[in-house]
Amino acid sequence: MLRWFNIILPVELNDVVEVVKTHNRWRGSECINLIASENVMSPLAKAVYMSDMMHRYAEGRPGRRYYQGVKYVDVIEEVVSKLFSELLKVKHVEPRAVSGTIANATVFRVLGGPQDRALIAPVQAGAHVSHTKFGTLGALGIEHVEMPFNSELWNIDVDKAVKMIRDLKPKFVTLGASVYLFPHPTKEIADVAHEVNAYVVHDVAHVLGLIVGRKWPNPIHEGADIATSSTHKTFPGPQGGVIFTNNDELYKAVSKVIFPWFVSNHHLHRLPATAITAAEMKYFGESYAEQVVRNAKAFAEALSSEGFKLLAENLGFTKSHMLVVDVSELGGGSKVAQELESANIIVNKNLLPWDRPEAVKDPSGIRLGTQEMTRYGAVESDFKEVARFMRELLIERRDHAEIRRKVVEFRKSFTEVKYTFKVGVDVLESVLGKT
Ligand code: DSN
Repeated sequence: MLRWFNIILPVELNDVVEVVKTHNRWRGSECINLIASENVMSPLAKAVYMSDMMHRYAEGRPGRRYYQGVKYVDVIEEVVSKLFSELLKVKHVEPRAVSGTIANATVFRVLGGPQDRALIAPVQAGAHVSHTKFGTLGALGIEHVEMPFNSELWNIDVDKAVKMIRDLKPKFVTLGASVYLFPHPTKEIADVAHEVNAYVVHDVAHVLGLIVGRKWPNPIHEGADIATSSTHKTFPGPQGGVIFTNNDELYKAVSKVIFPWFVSNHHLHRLPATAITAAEMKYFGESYAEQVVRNAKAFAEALSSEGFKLLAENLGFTKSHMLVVDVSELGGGSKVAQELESANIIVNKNLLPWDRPEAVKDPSGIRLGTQEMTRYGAVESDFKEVARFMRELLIERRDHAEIRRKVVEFRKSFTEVKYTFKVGVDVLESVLGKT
């Protein structure tokens, strides 16, 4: 039973507190976290995330709100837009999307409507569910058509996609994916899309931090009309979304559509945490992105040497934070992901380009990302050790408990968030209102 001062908490509260503490200890200090879409915030970003702004409403835009009491929220929202605009070298930023999916919904609704058609990357090659007729696109009544994919080049087949765009004349083309090993051909697709008056939207959720850190091309500078993103993958901020563009008309349309159609309040406490993360990325983004990508390559090479079947070996495995392993001969993605979890190595199962779409619950692959452990300071040699743990567990079939013990020991060296400013406890406590 948990005691605070002289109060014994009722059992329900005690249970909740205990479960959260256990979760925090487990994922925060005992696991090797390799989910490619997650990351951790710095202590300062976490402290400002806990602000009173989490209780407030601010529908509308800075200076033109429907609620009083948000003059400081307005300041922060403008700082977020200004910092993103500076980091991404773009004219317009819309920070009110509460997630990447809401960012996509807003942009898709601006660019199309019922009965319209959009081209996307194939689902099995990583298109996000929101890009598809099974997700947000379908909710808007927009049909999707998958562009042909070249599995040898691990990318959209440019020649066939160009022909498809000319033949189908879609309203828009969506690039970007949740399995994103190599940059999609933005320029080639944008050139032909613009010929047929189609827009190009590029979902950079997975690679936003790499773009800020100059390890991945910025699609707006390569001809995409507008980009959408989440703010918590390789960009290590709070969960949220953002939209950016150089196109004045699209920006105006997006700003009108996002509120009131897709958000009312936009979860204000994420704004200061996003601003702190953006400022950290301004100073540390290049070194962080460089290490993330080096680690991904080293991890892929190490896994391959340990006997795993990596995708895109002929292309050097990856240019992003992500790598994909074909585990069909080890029992499939579902079984392998569960086995890894039992040893405190956290990954997700994933479809591979040759899987049937119905295989989504038990696909052939697993997807791994280096961005979170890099944030904790891991370098190439550390990922070689992780590859060894995976071999011992999945190929040598050693006991889960033995590997879990090694993982917990390994994780003791990775407890502090790096690539950030060191801020004293006094500062953090003053932000939290304790002093
Ligand atoms: N984009 C998904 C992922 O990659 O895990 C999350 O929405």
